Amino acid sequence: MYSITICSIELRNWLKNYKKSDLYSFFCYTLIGGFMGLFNKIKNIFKKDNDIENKDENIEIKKDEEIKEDFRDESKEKIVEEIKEPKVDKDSVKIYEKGLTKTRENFVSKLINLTNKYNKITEEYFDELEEILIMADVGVNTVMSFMDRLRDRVKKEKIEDLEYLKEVIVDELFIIYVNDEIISSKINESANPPTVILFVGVNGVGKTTTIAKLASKYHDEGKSVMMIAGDTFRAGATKQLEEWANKTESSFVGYEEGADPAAVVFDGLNKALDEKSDVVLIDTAGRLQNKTNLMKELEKINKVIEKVVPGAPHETILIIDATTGQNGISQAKAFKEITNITGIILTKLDGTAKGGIVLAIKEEVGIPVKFIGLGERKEDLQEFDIEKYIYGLFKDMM
Ligand SMILES: Nc1nc2c(ncn2[C@@H]2O[C@H](COP(=O)(O)OP(=O)(O)O)[C@@H](O)[C@H]2O)c(=O)[nH]1
Ligand SMILES: [Mg+2]
Repeated sequence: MYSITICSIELRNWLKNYKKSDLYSFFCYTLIGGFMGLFNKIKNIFKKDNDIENKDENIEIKKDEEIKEDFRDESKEKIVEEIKEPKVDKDSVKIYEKGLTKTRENFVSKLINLTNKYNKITEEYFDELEEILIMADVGVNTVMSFMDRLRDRVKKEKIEDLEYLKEVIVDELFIIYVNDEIISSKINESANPPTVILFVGVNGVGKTTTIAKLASKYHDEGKSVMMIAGDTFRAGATKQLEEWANKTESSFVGYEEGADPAAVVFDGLNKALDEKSDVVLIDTAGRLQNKTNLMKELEKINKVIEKVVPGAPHETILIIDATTGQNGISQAKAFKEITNITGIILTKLDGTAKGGIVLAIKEEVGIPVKFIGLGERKEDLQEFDIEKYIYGLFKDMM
């Protein structure tokens, strides 16, 4: 892919020297744009490309030269932005790689051992593979349908080569996630601000810190953020959110412990309207132990939100701690019964060797994962991208 990018840049240069017409610029812009799109295609990520690092360095140097020499007038700035983009992407891929280290070391090393152990594809091979996937928290149902598909494919394509089978495994895991659907990891932002996002999830999963990371992301994008401390149950929760509001330069509404969360939300949303906030992030207490109470509390909060900002909340995000494994899946199922969850943020993927949970959630809960937490820094909260995830997981195998 990188070589294709370089080629497109070279071609553009050549054309530019040849004839400096707007038509050529447009043609090159489209060409580069098209190739950038291709970059995202999974097949390119799985290119047998072990010296990706070196190629990245080369492309950096090329880019700088390009920028210095060629892009002087304003109309070309757009193209510069396009070319700069992979750098951002590269950082993000690195965060995925680092955050998924534990899972990769565990999962991929087992897969490589398995390939080395057998010299042909047998039932024992399939049984061991099944166990590896279950141990990685991919989830029993997901594993079962995956194994069926894999067996079918081995039969149909008469696959005998174990090395090739590894590639087929990666491919099938990707297919299981995508499953012919267009999956959007984008947060649904309202055309008429504020965009209201409600956060739910049990205690300790990372709701408050995720709100802080998102606030910081929106702040960097130049958006104004309001934080509402709807977790009035846990001692210190309001104070903790207030501190994050200060650090991220967000507005804040929060009352004392024990206050009615719906009342806090009501005041917070009205203040957000007054201040013309772009985004409102609402923290809540997730006492799943008492499902009926939690359901009533969330119903009440939702009614208030809808009344103050018709059409809101635009997202109800469930936060799940990836280190809790199958328990996290049970939480997702329980919350789904209680309220209308529109997306999941999976935190602490860096802290588990069982990162297969991402695949299980999609299959077993049916709610898209919008962001994943790959560490404690704000940039470690990454928009979920199945291609980067699969790459982060299998890069040692490619
Ligand atoms: N390693 C790691 N820690 C995280 C991540 N997200 C949250 N945490 C930590 O999880 C702990 C609990 O987070 P908190 O936001 O207070 O959870 P809450 O009770 O759901 O609001 C804190 O120590 C966070 O720093 C993550 O993606 N990776
Ligand atoms: Mg909290």
